[in-house]
Amino acid sequence: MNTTFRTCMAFALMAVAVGAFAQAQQPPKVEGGWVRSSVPGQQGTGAFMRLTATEPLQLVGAATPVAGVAELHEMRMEGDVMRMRAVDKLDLPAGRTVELKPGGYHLMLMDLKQPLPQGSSVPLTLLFRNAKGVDSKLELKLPVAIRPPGRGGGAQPKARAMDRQSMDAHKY
Ligand SMILES: [Cu+2]
Repeated sequence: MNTTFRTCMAFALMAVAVGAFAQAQQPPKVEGGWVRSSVPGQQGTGAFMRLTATEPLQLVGAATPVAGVAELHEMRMEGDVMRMRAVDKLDLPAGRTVELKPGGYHLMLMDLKQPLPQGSSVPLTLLFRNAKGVDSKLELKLPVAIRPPGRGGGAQPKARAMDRQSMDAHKY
């Protein structure tokens, strides 16, 4: 294999890579995104949103400058006990809204580098993979709040009780 050929191969591979990114999928629609506020000394919090993909995608990762680690977690009741575990991906079927919410799937932000006061905002990058294995990123800026935005008073006592359970589950 001569040098010229090798150089051509490198360019060809680069072109493939660039092509793959150029035809990257439509990003999913993101609605109702928010990050739960934290107090000084708090190690972790959650990010929540509704995602609707236009083609089948998987959410495979997340990153934010405000936390050392951002993980996708699943929380659910097993008998009487709320349990949480890290999952490496979440399926986003085309046209179906998948909700990341307290008590269900959520993005866990750990090793917080600073307190997140209500009214501030958090940059968050989501990483998606389509059926062909092509990755794409979506940059978001989510508001920090103490409870989900745009919800009336009625459902809150229940939501709060569940949140406390969620927080307890995270200590294990
Ligand atoms: Cu979690």
